[in-house]
Amino acid sequence: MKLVGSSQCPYDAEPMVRIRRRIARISALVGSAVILGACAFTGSDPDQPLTTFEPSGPFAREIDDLFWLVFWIATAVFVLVMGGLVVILFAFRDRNKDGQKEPKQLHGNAKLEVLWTVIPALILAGIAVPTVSSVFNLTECGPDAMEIEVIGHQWWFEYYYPDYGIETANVMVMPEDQEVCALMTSDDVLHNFWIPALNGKRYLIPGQTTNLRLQADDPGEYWGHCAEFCGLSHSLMRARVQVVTDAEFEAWAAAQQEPAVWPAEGEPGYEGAQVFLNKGCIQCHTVNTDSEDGPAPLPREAFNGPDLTHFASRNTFAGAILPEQGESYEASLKRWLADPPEVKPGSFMPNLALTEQEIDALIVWLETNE
Ligand code: HEC
Ligand SMILES: [Cu+2]
Repeated sequence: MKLVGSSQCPYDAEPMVRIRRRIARISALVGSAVILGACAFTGSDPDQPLTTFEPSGPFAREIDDLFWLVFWIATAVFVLVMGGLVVILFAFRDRNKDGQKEPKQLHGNAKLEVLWTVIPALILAGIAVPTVSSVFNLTECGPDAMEIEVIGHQWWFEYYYPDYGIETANVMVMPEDQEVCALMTSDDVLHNFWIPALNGKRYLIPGQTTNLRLQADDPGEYWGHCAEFCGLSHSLMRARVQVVTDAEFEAWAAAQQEPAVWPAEGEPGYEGAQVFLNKGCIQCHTVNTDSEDGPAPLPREAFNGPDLTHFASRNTFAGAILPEQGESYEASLKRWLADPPEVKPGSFMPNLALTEQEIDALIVWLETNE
């Protein structure tokens, strides 16, 4: 009887060809993934503000150092194990010679079993020492750290400076070479504060306070993102840290402590300020002003949107997503005020059906509010 597997059978060759093609395709895929993966190492690319390979302060550097230590240990293990495997495959391959002896079998060799259990255990124990000490060091704030409270909201970060009484949102301003102790919590669901150039990720948990140490060597803008899925617009919840010199920080803090100027009738921004008072905005927003005509202060713990005092001193808004690249501040503000949930699905700022005139007036007022 003829067997299906005989060489005459046309179905025999085909699977082999297909398998070879598949192997070629998979190799090409893996190869390009490896090559493209290397692009992630081009660190300083401004299109990759969330790279972890450009640490800009001592805490991010501690993580980076630990990463490279573990990486090189893992590389050495990989090379030794794979190299050993290749050597053994070649040295003991079946040479198809008569009289070739079967190599010595090692199965169940107690000495070897102990050796290759103990060595990895020692390596892991060795790596655990710097890992565990870093885990604690990255979150246990030093005695001279400046405290900034970070409160997560769906979908924006609020910042409060207890020593200065400053309330702000979206942009955390801090001095260079100064440790900041972020005291973090959440107003609603789990969030996670992550500024890759300054430290790792840490949860914001409702009803609890978590700490994270932040410090930057140099002035600059450092981008971050909420790193825990927190609802519909999680992907639009970004964070920005603006690092400035000591003198700039003191000037910034002094300006933020000033109450907002409330425009009187006939002054620029007056119409917008009236829209702000009369269109329901003050249910969720406040501006801190000493004018009796301004809004009553909202308690911090009440549900509210970002504090709009000195709104125009911030270079980004709406969870640090606006203005988008290439878009003007006015254009994006117009888009936001016209229909917030259109810009940010699920936004807790509703579409208030403002007229174009009201929006233009609001923009004038918001922009005077530096
Ligand atoms: C029901 C509450 C609510 C009302 C009413 C409301 N807002 Fe908002 N507003 C929010 C919330 C919440 C955000 C933050 C949204 C986000 O980034 O996800 C926000 C964001 C903003 C921002 C961006 C601020 C920043 O720093 O990110 C501006 C400007 C703003 N609102 C203006 C207004 C104006 C003007 C009105 C009235 C016409 C108004 N809002 C009414 C809740 C409200
Ligand atoms: Cu979040």
